[in-house]
Amino acid sequence: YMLASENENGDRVNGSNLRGSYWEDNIGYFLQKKLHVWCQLPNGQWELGTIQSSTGAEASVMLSNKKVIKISTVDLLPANPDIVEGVDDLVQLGFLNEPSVLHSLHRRFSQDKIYSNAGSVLIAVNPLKDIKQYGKEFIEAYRQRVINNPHVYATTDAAYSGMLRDEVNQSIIISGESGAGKTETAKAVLEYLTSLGGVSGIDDRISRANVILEAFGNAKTSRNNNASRFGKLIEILFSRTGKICGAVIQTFLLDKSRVVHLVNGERSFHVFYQLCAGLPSRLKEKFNIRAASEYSYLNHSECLVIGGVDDARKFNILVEAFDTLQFTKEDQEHAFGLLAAVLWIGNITFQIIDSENNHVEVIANEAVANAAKLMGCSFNELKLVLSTHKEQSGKDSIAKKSTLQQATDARDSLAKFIYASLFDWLVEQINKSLQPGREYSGRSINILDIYGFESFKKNGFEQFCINYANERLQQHFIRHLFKLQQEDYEFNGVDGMKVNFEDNQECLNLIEKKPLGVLALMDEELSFPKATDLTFANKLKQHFKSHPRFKGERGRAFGVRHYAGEVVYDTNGFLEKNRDLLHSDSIQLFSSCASKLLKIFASKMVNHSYKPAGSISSTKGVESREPGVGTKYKALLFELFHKLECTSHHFICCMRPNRSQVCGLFEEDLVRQQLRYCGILEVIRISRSGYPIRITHKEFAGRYEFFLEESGVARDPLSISIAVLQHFNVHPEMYHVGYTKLLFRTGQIRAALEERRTQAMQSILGVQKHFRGCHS
Ligand code: AOV
Ligand code: MG
Repeated sequence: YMLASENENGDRVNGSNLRGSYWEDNIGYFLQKKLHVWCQLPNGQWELGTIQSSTGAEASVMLSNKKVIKISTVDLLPANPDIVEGVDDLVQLGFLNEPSVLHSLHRRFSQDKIYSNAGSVLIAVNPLKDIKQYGKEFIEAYRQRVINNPHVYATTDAAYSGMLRDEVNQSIIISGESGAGKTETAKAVLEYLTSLGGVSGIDDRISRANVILEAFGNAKTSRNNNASRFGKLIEILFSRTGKICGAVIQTFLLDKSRVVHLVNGERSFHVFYQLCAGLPSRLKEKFNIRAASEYSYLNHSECLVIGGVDDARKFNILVEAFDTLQFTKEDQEHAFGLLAAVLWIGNITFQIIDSENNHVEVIANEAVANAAKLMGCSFNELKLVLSTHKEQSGKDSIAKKSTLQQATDARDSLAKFIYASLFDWLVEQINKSLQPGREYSGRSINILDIYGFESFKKNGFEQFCINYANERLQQHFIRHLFKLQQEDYEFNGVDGMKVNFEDNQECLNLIEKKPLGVLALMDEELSFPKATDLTFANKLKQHFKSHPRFKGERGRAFGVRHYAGEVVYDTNGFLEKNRDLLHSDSIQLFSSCASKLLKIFASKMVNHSYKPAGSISSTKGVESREPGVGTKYKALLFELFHKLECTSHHFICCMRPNRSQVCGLFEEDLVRQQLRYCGILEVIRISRSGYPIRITHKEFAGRYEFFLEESGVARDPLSISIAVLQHFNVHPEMYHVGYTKLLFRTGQIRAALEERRTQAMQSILGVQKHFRGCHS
């Protein structure tokens, strides 16, 4: 068994591709000892069985249901003995192959062990039920290391201890497709960190900030009842004594289209329903708030409630969070008033007054009156902004009557602008309330939780941006787990560490390359007044005809082969959303509104010298076009991952166990798919054959040199490192001495050295205390 496992190095492990000649030679041994094997059935599923007889090329295998099948030996793989089934760390699997990994995850999942390690990566399979492994007692147990099996708490503890020990900032990077459990995992990370205690109640404020963000930024989709509709990076800041002293929250590209348009069966942002259900009657009257079913922005998807969710109760929790974060009652009311305004704007309708030109005017009803009142502008001002638009004619701009489409677009962009600005303003206020004081040491832990990979029946601009962000995240993952590690090994003279991993760079190139990438081509269309979504789609098809990651589809559609699967996008609305135009008269309207917040939003647009995407601006005499939403997003993502680059990484891969969001069901094919595109087998392989713990000689020598008795002799870090290891008689098998780094097979040696160091430090401190005591 030991022998067989040794021989697979270098083989592809993607399921059916594992064909070591060694394995073929050993089928006889498996036959004789009646050891379990995996058989791949024609439908692609793997099943356990035992070989009855074999001709070399073909074997008879008895499956667990006692059925005997004839199968090509190419479709057999060695299975692990029962005792190594369901291992804490998949690195321990004697036979590393896809069915064994899947089997281990499945077994553990059925026992509510949803966490497993794959080398340095934590895998979390969403249980979709309360597994009762969270909360104070568990946190304490993980902190005291009473329990040390894989858990999000253990990973968080590793990040925290790493930060204190190495004085290096850390990042916990959570990935997984929509509904895989990222946001819940991020909450558990926060729960662990905030339990360490914070300066003057900051820990409570951080947890409550999350409540506000979720109310305003999450919504029910067909994949997840609480889907994040924005990306977030929370940076938790620490004091010198390792206590939380502040946080910075950065958010990315809110899916604001959801405010005005919903797919059947989905909901808008939670806060709207919470408001309609939970607002106290005094404010309900003040803002003319009705039931959610009365608002066109909410009722057109025929989904107003989520089973098991009490929106009214959630509203109270939201208000508590606002109070804790020191939002004044006045500001809270302003915010609720604007939400009401958005809902009433959605109820504004138009009638055609000139059928020849299709011109419309606003129907004067309570919706316009309520919206105007809530925004603090006059009925007529609002009507004018919605039913006319300015057109450039030479140097002048003249007001023209709008068509139904133009008027509807103007109405919807108003609503989207108000909502998105409100969201940004909330994040800004939250950040003010979380600002650290002087105790901030510069040390921090980042938690990244973005919206997961999505593929619906219909996919639009939002899905394109979300999936693009996930491609970037995947590249970051690959870079840190494969590319950088391999470089490190090569540089330090360790051979044979090559694994084949699926690089998604090609797909990133398709999207972000200049001047020929989807984003760049989309921006190019901004400068053609006649461009439509269809001309854009045709342009893509023409340019990427033979791109391996691109697929032309009929009409306005195109397909992208993402790392996590193929997605077909409908370009309907792409150009508009990339331009994201807010008419100048709308901005003017906002600045003249009595609403304090709208005034602030408008002044932000002016201060940032708002230039519509595609417009020409000149800086230092060089003319350039204002980039569109997509290109700005790309810059933001670059900045984000660049920021994480200089931190120490901890990856958590969340997995969706089934397609129906129910507990207890483990669909092997779905999990297999996720294992494959995350490259989990390759991660295990590289961890198993490699040296996961790598420390520079300088760092190692600096920390442990004091163990050596004859100090003071000037020596280089490399010799000191070796001397320390020899001092403790560490077996040479366990480490490798590289040019710049010391590489370890396991973390045990480091842990043992740390423990000795702590003991030594304590006794030194004890001695010092003793002496101080004698003096005084
Ligand atoms: P996501 O963040 O990965 O999706 P969530 O964290 O929102 O997914 O998880 C989806 C749902 O799964 C939650 O609402 C919970 O009901 C359940 N769940 C997840 N993790 C756990 C857990 N550890 N224990 C119990 N239930 C859990 V998206 O935001 O859609 O990408 O855009
Ligand atoms: Mg989420």
